[in-house]
Amino acid sequence: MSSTLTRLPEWRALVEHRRGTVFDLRELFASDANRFARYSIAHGELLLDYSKHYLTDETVRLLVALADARCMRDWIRRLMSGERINTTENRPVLHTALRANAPVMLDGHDVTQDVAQVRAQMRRFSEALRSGAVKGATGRPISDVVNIGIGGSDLGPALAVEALAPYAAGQPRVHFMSNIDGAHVQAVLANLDPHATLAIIASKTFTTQETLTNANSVRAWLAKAVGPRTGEHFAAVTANSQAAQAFGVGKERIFEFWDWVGGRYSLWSAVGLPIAIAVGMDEYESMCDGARGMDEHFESAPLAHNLPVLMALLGVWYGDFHGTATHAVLPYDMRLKRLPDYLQQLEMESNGKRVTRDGEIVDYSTCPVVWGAPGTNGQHAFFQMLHQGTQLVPADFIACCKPHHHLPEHHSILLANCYAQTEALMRGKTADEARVELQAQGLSSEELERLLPHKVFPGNRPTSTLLLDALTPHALGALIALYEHKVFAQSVIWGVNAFDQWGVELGKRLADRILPELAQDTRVTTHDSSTNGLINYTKSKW
Ligand code: G6Q
Repeated sequence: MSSTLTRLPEWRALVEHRRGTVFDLRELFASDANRFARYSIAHGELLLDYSKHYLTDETVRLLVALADARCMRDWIRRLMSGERINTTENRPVLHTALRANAPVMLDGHDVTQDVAQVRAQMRRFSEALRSGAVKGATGRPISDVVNIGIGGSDLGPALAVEALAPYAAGQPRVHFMSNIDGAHVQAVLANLDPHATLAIIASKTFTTQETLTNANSVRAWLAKAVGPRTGEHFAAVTANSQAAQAFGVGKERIFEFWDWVGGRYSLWSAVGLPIAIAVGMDEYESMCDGARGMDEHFESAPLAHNLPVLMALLGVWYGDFHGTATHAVLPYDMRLKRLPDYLQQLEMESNGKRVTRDGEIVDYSTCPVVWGAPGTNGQHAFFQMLHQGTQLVPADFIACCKPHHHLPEHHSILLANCYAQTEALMRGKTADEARVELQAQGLSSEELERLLPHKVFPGNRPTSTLLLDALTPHALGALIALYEHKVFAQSVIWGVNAFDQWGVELGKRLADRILPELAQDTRVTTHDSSTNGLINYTKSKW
């Protein structure tokens, strides 16, 4: 039996539309000189060009009808008004309250007052650090800050600190330690002076194995240099203040956030402290303002002109009606090189679900594999497959009109490549065009025919282009919020809960079982033969 979603007449209409329409991008552009104007939207410092997609006005109409049938507007309201829409954890989802400029009531209490208090604490601490007023136990000013956190407590701030490096004062330097791999711990600490280093333990639960193990190792490293007063070298960002205090972090250095902030949506909370330390609190707040602008757009723009909703619907259109399995994110900006990692978590942890909110097993595709790397590097690596491989891979190209550096020639080359790629993916090269080129090279007809199939590009490969005026804190905030809301809008179409992540639990539990087995002398026989074999082989090498 088919699911609630695929039984909808709006879904069936899209199936028919797909079946009955040939989407030929070259042809669509040739027949409409205004296609760019028709299918691009400028909002603040962002422009979304979605003209290089398999769509006509009818496609947009049908996709928006599907969004309406799934009560998109109402879901946006439910999200922003603090309803407990994370039903498997019985929590509201209020990252938008972290950047709101009007009261947001939760159980009769305005949570934006709590947010303002923590913001003030972040401002005091980040300004003190940046001015050199914060000293370590031996009296040295703090020159380096290490954020110890993983997943949602790492990826957002790491993305933003890297993206906004031109706004950083340079002091203190901010580093990120996430992996339990001791090599990561050693690499981060290698060039740091413990007397001048402060670590932020960023963990909502304060129980995460990787983060606490790393924090303990950093504490031991500090203790060797500064003795027992290691507490002066720590701060914590957490929803579990008691555990942070038990670790030895002073109360005034504990920055609180709340269970209504999901990990992967938490960079707007005190998890953003490393960003404020790196670029200053004013720039951090500008980033939040940029996100708020996108919240307002998401809440108020008609669905057919609503950037996150359109991006969401395009993803549904390809994944569910054209059978695509992956989605590429290709920033043409080296400062956004962590964006694919960040979006991988945001999208795949949120919507990588196979049952609906009501527990129904879905009979359609949900989240695609999200992957990517910065251009132009990717062009010299995997773009071959995008152009001539057998899979259709919709892609987001993201670039900034103005750079922050003073090498204009570089920027022109970068952008020329970005636009050339989307044009090439759209147009391709026909056999006739390839033949003319080969003839111009004076090849024998035999050689020409031999090479011809390799020189043909099928084209008709869809892309979106997102242009930022410049990679400012404000624009970055808007960009991140755009994707957050895209993910939510897709979850509404697919009917899944975007805010839980039960899929990461099982592996954690099994690791807890294997850890003591790695220490025991006897051979392990309690698992399948592969797992036993791997454990026993490893121990034989120790
Ligand atoms: C994010 C996830 C996950 C989480 C980490 C770290 O949405 O829940 O990535 O952020 O597991 O958790 P803690 O912050 O509790 O250490």
